[in-house]
Amino acid sequence: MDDKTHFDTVKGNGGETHQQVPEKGPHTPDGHLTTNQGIRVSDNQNSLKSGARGPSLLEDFILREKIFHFDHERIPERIVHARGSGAHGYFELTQSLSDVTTADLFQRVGEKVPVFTRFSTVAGGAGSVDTPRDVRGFAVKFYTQEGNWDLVGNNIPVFFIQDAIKFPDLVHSVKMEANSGYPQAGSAHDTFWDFASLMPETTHMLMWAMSDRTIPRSLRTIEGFGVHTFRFINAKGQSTFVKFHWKPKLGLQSTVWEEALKLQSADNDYHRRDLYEAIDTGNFPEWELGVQLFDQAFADSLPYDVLDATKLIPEETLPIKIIGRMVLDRNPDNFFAETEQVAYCPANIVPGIDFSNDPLLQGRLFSYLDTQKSRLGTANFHQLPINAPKCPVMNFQRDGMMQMNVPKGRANYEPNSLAEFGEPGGPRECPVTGFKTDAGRADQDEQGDKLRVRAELFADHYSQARLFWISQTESEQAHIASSFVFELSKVGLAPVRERMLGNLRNVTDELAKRVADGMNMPLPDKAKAARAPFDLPASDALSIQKNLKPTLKGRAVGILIADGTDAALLKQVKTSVTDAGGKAVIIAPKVGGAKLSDGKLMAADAQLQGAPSALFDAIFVCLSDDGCKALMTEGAAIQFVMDAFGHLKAIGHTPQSHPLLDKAGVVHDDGVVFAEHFIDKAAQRFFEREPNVRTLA
Ligand code: HDE
Repeated sequence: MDDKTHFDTVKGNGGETHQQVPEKGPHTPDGHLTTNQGIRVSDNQNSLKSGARGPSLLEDFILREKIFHFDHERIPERIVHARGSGAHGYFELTQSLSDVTTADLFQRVGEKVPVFTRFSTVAGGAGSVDTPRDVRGFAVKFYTQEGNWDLVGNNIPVFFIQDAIKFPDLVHSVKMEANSGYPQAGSAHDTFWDFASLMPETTHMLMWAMSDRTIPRSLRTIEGFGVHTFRFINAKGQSTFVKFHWKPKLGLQSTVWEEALKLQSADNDYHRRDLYEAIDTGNFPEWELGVQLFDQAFADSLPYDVLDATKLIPEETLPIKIIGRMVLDRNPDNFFAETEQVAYCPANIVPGIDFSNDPLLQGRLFSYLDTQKSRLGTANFHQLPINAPKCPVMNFQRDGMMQMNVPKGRANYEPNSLAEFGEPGGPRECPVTGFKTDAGRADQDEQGDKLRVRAELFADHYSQARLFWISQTESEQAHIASSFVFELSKVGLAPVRERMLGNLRNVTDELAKRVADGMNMPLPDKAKAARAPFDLPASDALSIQKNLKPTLKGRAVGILIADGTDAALLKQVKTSVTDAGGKAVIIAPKVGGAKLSDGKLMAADAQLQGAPSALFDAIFVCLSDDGCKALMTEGAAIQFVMDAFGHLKAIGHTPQSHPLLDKAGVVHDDGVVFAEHFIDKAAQRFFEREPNVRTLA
């Protein structure tokens, strides 16, 4: 009875037993349970009653406190980006930027700064799914020695709108419709496309949103972008424009649309789990931080405006300089305290970094601080551990709800002369090292009459949408056209579809025609363009498929076994997957496992019914004659193979598994192989297979 679990019983007044409570052993408690006032609780199972069957008593402060706190556990979710997953890590500088910025984190190569990064979807609520077609937020809080810098970006380098004043309209249109409360987490509905079709400035971002960028395979395989143009300021006070880019070490990787849909039913938390498990098992996700640096003369030479968030600067026009890396190496201890309560704000910048006049960015500078007050309930949210800077914070801001600090002395104003009388006088401003706003370019473009206008080049809504289109592979173009067809087919208002087609004609007639054909609609007249679009040279960097990394690192292979599976072959496949850096997941009809050819029971990592192949990057069907025969009437096994084929994944198999593959409609193409060729293929997708498995626009 010493160290083994020993169960005592908790007795009711009548002596009847109700629960089993471990007294000693692995589940021994760490201490005594108390109320929030520190009073030890003697019974956490029964509320106070007047007699065993009598009414509960109001006097029970333990019950009341517990229920009271529970009732208030939830806080308002974020108005956008409500569903997210976060992790701790660090940023390490690999190339000094001391010539262009005084920002402390960009000075000394090899130095690390702690970060907390949160990825999110945009439209869905906090409890929605992980894999809808949606933009992903990519927000990084750098806890620098000079204060917090938040780089609050997305996985797409441009945005839907140019001016902050349109943001509430954009968000209202894409969120669930106001009367019905649906659809959740998706843009495929009337109001979004109504708004988008009336706002041609959304066109470039729509191209990205309809591409595979919005259905990533993993949060570890997305790029991140600061989107806006920012400024660096150096020691001489000179300003350099900068755009920020995060490049995933694992390369870009996306799903195909049907796979994304199936992931939703297979695992609502697919991306959250993937990130958490990768970190938990020591496969720390990593990104390189790159910058595009340019001056005013370069900005003036471009045929688009660098203050317009619907435009990017192609890497081929201005190369990205890699200056550091971010590694996420620690999961949050508590989801609410950290991931939910983290409060990002693009206005959090450090000396050496400054804003540009991008009108979208300028609006964001107000919004984020403001929204935290309504979300976290108090102006003191910056004191929460996840938000608190890791450098000294000293000022005369005082009091407010949930004040955690206990300032000493009388000095709560500045200037004061209390120090002259031997009392603490508090901090003073620092003209030398303190944050100084860059004056910007003082010409008439930036200083002038008060006008509700936009700069001239902002009126070009189509040239970069066209650039995106011509930069994609054929397969990616087909995905874009098909996503437009899918989304617009969900729009009940036919004139909206038509209006959208009119806009797309300004991008390219080829795309507009394919979308129109996909809906069986005639091609309407071209929408009137506010400014005539022009051609830009294609940019390979904008394509995912042109930038895939053929690696198994960080990817999962599902190995289907059943009774009779060849033990030696299974071992060989498993080892080759793990040797290549992948994760081998054994799937069997029963979770307890299957009896292999050597007579031993091999435990499964997952049961077939609960582990559809959408969860894996490639599959290996490792069946014997008998095993295959047994699975020929198992729908989940047939679907497992059929989906892997349909999702363009490699399928490794034993010769004995042929009948199952045939039943699943597998055609033996380049991606369907025996064990000896499997590992090379497993790191790839077979896009050329796609026209044989589905109709694309
Ligand atoms: Fe945001 N955005 N946004 N946004 N945004 C929020 O702040 C807003 C925009 C982005 O993981 C909100 O704390 C306005 C662009 C991310 O906690 C809110 C405008 C980009 C996150 C808000 C924009 C973003 C947010 C909601 C137009 C990419 C999640 C909750 C002027 C560069 C951060 C919150 C996290 C969150 C406002 C446009 C990225 C309401 C007004 C452009 C990644 O303040």
